[in-house]
Amino acid sequence: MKRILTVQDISCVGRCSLTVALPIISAAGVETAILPTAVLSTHTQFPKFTFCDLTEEIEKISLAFEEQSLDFDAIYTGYLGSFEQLKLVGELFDRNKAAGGQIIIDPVMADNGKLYKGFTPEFARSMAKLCAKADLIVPNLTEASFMLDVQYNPDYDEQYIRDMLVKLCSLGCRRAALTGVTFDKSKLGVYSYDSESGEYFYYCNDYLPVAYHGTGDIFASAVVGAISCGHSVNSALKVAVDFTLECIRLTMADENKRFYGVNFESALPYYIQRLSIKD
Ligand code: PXL
Repeated sequence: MKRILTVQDISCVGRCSLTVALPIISAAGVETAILPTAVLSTHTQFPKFTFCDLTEEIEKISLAFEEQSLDFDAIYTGYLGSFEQLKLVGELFDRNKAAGGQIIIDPVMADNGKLYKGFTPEFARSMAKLCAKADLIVPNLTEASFMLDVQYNPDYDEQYIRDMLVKLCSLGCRRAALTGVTFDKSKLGVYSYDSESGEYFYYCNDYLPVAYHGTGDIFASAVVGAISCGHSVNSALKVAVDFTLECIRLTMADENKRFYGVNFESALPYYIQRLSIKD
């Protein structure tokens, strides 16, 4: 069985970061180790939240893993909250990745043209440097724009997306996948570029006119789970698009829906079944 490590915060309530990564990747049948970088009462989009920083634990935990030869077939990072955490996580990649392992970075920090609370354009440039170490990055267009220091442009065409992907790979990562790409508002999907093969790939499914927080974390976790259980990157991106859509559909149909997060729990049986289709 593959063993992966995911490094991000625990937001106790809010269906994001570790509380979605752990169940989703485990559902893929992959051992999921975690390294919590902070504990928050909720994620930072709630009006009030507590925050306990665990930066000091990162290197200690990483060294303890190394001493006992605990290495990882994939390391997946999501929300990281400071320059120091970016530095420590870069070192952890070098120390704790198994030979032939994959680094997957979701540079969580922005959406809809705006940085989340607490982030700055300088942080985005530092995140861009960390992305140089990745085999795959999965930003949305806002995060990509901040990392490349270009104006956010939601009125894009296909050539614009392709150019962004090439620029993202020129940060140093092998593959970049832009999430939330739509060309006609009836379909929504992911557009990726592999800088080694020069191949572009686009996959989309139905666009539902709603916006729920946390879908980026669900998408990235589903990609990591699928890659770790043997899907090619393109196949994993397809699984993740379909699973995220299923989560949104079920949330829309849920009479007791909360104002945060999507109902990914009810979609886990779908995810497990969808993982059996590899292409
Ligand atoms: O869903 C991304 C995310 C993860 N973790 C924390 C966040 C956010 C987005 O706002 O605040 C703490």
